[in-house]
Amino acid sequence: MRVLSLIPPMTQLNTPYPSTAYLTGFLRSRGDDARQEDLALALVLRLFSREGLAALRDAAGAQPRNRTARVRHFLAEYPRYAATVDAAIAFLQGRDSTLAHRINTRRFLPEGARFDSLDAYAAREDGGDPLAWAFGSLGLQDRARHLATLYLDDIADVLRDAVDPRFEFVRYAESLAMSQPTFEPLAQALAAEPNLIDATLEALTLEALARHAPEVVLLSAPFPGSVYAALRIAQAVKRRDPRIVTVLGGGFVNTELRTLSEPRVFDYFDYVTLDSGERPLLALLEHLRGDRSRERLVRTFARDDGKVRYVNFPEPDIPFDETGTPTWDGLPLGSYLSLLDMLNPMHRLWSDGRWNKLTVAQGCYWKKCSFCDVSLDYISRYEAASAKVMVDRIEAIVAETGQTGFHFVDEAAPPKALKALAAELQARGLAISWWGNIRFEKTFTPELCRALAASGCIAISGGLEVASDRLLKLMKKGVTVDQVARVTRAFADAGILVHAYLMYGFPTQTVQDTVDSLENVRQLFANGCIQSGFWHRFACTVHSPVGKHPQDYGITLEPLADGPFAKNDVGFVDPTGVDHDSLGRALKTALYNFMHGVGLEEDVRVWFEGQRVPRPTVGRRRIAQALRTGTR
Ligand code: B12
Repeated sequence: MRVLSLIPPMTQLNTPYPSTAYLTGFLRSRGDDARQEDLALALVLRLFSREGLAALRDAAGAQPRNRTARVRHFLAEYPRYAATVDAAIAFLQGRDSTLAHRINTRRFLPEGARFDSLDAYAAREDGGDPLAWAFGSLGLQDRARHLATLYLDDIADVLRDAVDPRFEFVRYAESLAMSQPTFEPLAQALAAEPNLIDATLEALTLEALARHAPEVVLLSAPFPGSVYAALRIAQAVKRRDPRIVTVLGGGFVNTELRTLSEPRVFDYFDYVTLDSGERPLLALLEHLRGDRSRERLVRTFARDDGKVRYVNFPEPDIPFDETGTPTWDGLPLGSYLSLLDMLNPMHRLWSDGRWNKLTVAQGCYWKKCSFCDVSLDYISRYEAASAKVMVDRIEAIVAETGQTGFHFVDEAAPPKALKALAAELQARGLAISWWGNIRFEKTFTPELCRALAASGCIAISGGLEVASDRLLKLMKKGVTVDQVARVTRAFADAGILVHAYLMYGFPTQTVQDTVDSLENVRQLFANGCIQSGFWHRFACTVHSPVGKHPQDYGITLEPLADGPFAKNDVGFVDPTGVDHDSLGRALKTALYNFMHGVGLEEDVRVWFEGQRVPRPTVGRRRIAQALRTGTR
């Protein structure tokens, strides 16, 4: 059976999201004719081309009223945009590096409002060049990459203003799907007249069907921001040929659609499957070949007589060792865009460079954090592959793609497995670079950090969450602030960049906790333990321990709207009553400055402009002391 797996818009542009690579590799290992395409990249390449900009000009020109300043600027400068867009894209794809000189003159690319952000650096200006401090005098390529990224951002703003406000480079129409109890918002959007983006996506879908003539089309929706486009693609497939079987799966489905009962979803998809796709797909393909009854499908929703039915014939999942090697064959690896929006060296890893994505293990070995969806299969079912299998996969992927960068996409890569992996990489003399997410646990000794660095580890991220021992304990994170300081410093000392995931608004978190947490974060930066971070506002999900046992965390849940579609976030009341939104703004400003090395010695209360916050209860040398204790 010919199976085509598709990545719907949007996920990311520098490298393919790995689900289709996994599924295609697995199906091929079982002898199926499996193909794949990335329609997220394809959509952006078509819209951001000379031809695409002409269509954007027509769409914008057709609405003479209420044009925004950004649209007016684009229309006025259109000939320059049309003349430069293909060259800028080729440059961002790494196909035309010499263009950097021209881009850096600042006279080649037209500049819209996004370039105003450069003024923020002007304060640190050196000799009249606002970017000099960030890139130095030698960072020719990076500097041009940043300018070309701002140029694309300007065009994306025009696309949003003139065509579709739901468009972003890493998510599309996210709010239509995210925690939406009913299908109604999506149904209405799908019934609307196609706009330029919808029409382009439809054309790309039909071209892919013509190229591959699939009998089955798999749509992977990892995030809420890829659901609307997955439905639009399925709509186009069904319009072209209703006999083509369409299947939906992926992280969004695994998280939010576990109690799906909306029949209208099956106007687009014949089947929707949960959790790891390998076993359900084998069962489904057998069924479609006539070798298995519908009653024996695995973790699969289907519509029978107008009603949604969940069939789950109990069969074990394919062991992680036997899922096959992901393949990137069929994806245009030379066409991905290396964007540079954040100047922080760790932040850029998310948008810059073509990383092969691989999981070291299935699930999470810790699976206790009370904010996390630990009840779901992708966390709770833990299974590691042997180092030998992992490095075989790595070798095969390097041979296939010619690229040696790896992003390990585990929730938290297990230290034991990483240690074995590093030893195997060293033993085989394989030169790769890798980064991924871990827990800052004490198993990561300075020796282990050095061994990981020697095997190619360039960066790691991990959750520090609320940097408060009381809250870390309540979260069951299994680490303390002092320990995080020592572990992160060990990574940093080994030459590995460290990124911390930070959280605010956890149940019972007080203003004092927030100020103390920021003070700890300040000291971690000042002591060279972490180089970057990101604050997330805590969200309570129905699958997490907090959502399942709110009383243990001192909160009450708001009633969850009972609907047939998505379920995930649930509102809650925290009697502490803190206004986390306004504190969050201060946290983000502080962090942004810390990442650029600014304000590291200042009292953290300065970031809470206009708000009265208590002084930190954390000693100003707390992290330095923790590091000294560790050394002793
Ligand atoms: C690594 C990761 C990230 C990384 C990298 C993301 C990227 N673009 O590659 C970072 C940190 C950047 C990230 C960001 C975000 N993430 Co994230 N991320 C993950 C994580 C840990 C692993 C993803 C992965 O690569 N897995 C490996 C692949 C192979 O697995 P998979 O996609 O699940 O595919 C398997 C099955 O799902 C299934 N399958 C997949 N597609 C299909 C299709 C069909 C037809 C079938 C039958 C089966 C099938 O088979 C595959 C093989 O078994 C997952 C959680 C998890 N453990 O899966 C969360 C997860 C996907 N992320 C999530 C979210 C919400 C986000 C953000 C939106 C967060 C935010 N608010 O910004 C952003 C979006 C970023 C973006 N646009 O790229 C959620 C999505 C849940 C939901 N509510 O929809 C998850 C599930 C975690 C969670 N519970 O919160 N993420």
